Amino acid sequence: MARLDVIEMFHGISFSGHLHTQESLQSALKFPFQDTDILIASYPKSGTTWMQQMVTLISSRGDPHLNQTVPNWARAPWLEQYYFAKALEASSIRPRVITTHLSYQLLGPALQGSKAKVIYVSRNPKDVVVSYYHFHKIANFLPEPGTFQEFLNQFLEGTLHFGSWFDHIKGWTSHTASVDNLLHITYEEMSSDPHGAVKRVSSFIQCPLVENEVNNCVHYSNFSSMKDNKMVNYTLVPGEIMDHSKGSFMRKGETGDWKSMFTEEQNQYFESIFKSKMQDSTLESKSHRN
Ligand code: PPS
Repeated sequence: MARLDVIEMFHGISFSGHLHTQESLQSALKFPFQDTDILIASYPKSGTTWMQQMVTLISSRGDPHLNQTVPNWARAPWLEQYYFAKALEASSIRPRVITTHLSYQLLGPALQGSKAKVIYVSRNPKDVVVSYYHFHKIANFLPEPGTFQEFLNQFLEGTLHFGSWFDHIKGWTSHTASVDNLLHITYEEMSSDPHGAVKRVSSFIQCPLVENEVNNCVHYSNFSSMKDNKMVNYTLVPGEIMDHSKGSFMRKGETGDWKSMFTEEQNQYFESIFKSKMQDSTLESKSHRN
């Protein structure tokens, strides 16, 4: 299934046809979650792979074997991608770990009444857009990004794949009452306090760890060990799908990298759009924008 240039429109949102079909997207919305499932939800480039690594390490009590032998997309497959059912069936990880970039607006009904544990990962949206921009340059299944200004406009308009960042974060974080178990954690928190983040996640998924296990989880999920681990750095993906000569998936792994890309004007414009789109949200302090 190459379909590198195909775009699937679904509920007004665009998706890469390389990984998604109308059927796979439709099935995601009807997925029968089990109460024991762990669902990692995020807008792209927010720390998804990092959380996949962290959660699967925590379930293995810090033992890196699985993380060094099974690719992240098989350990914690994406619900909406076409190979999901097969990958989930083949995975021996218990509890099941599932990933999604879908919005709560789309997935909420499937989660209603379920006690599946949802970990929502968010990141400073300015760093998200910079990371997403660079990823578009290497991913041949995504449209050409154009200039950074053009890309930024699309991000703020919500027309990139997976739709609006604003709708995504507001949807997932304002429905905590109807999703029984939701932990909201930020990339910035994982970065500034990785031990605290591992402990928070392990207690949320009810897998308490001793100190040594926490240290191992932190070690094997840090940027340099993930950058060197081919089960998680996407170098297993063939060059015609991801052009590794143009950059790495594990690019910088920093907070505040937007400052190397945004002009002062772009920053001011971003701030004004952020304020108007987020005025009905209490999240301002959570999503660091510095
Ligand atoms: S995707 O394609 O949506 O699954 O991408 P996602 O994994 O959400 O985000 C990729 C960015 O996360 C960075 N990353 C990390 N940063 C710090 N520490 C660790 N361990 C880590 N693992 C992944 C990755 O480098 C991408 O960010 P940028 O800013 O592009 O470097």
